[in-house]
Amino acid sequence: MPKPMILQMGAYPSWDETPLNEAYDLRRYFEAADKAAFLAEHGPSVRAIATRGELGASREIIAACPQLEVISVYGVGYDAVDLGACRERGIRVTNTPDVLSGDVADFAVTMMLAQSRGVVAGDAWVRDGSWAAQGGMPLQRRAFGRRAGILGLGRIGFEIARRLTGFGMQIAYSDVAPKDYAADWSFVKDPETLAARSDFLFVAAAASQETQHIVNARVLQALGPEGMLINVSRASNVDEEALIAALADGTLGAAALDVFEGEPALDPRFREVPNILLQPHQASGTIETRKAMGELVRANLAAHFAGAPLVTPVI
Ligand code: 8YV
Repeated sequence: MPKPMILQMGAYPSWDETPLNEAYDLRRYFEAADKAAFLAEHGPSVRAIATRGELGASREIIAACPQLEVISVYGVGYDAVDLGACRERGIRVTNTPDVLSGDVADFAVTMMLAQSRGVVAGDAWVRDGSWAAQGGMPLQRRAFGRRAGILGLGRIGFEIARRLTGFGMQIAYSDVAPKDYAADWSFVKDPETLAARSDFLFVAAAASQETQHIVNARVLQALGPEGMLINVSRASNVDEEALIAALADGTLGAAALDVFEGEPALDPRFREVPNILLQPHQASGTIETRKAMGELVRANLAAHFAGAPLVTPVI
């Protein structure tokens, strides 16, 4: 029985590549010089796609694989997978929820603290001799005890809020509806009102058509010159043009971003605007979490090809 052919959209750590190569006939799309030719040659035999949250699988890729049965996402976010195309053909989709929530939440809090307390600037202040030459760094802003707003109180948003409770922060959140697991925190229907009553606005919502640019110019204005935006979800949740303008003219105090439109080729203006912390989409980037994500990707593929129930199905 030939091994099922899998189209691999992006690289995985070696601890995943090895078992995947043993179990499947992997075709590494991301390494192909001529991707159209590669797809034309191998697409007709592909039964599964193994991808990553930020890479997904487009309608064109899916259409090039007439025998496609399942797409396994290495990531919780599946916004880059064309679910409509999948539903039309009964193609299953899986992701890796829960296993990364803790690390992503840790990283969101880390970005808040690092930007509020000038950790990156402080490291530079020591390295470039400013401390010796000029003395202490300019004073920073406190984080504990202030007001936090969570846009999207799903698994990751919940873990962020749980951690911020430990900082004695006043916590409010916005989501499609109040959450029964969030009795201690205030529900605010609209993001603009949430921003107006927050010092720190965390964006943790699963990206979708409905959340496109949910953080717009009005929300950034409401967050204000003392406020900070922290995004660990998807860049599409934020209007980047409005964000760059708000940081440049001081309408918004600061931002800390782990995700960008067109990443890793982010808008070069982000390197020029003041009061911003830039991170390379590493919120889930720990060995522990990535191993757990890889195990789930492989478990879902194994379940599918064994005709068993999927472990973490999306559709
Ligand atoms: C990526 C993510 O999957 O979980 C998601 O949706 O965006 C990330 O965890 C990860 O960066 C691997 O590419």
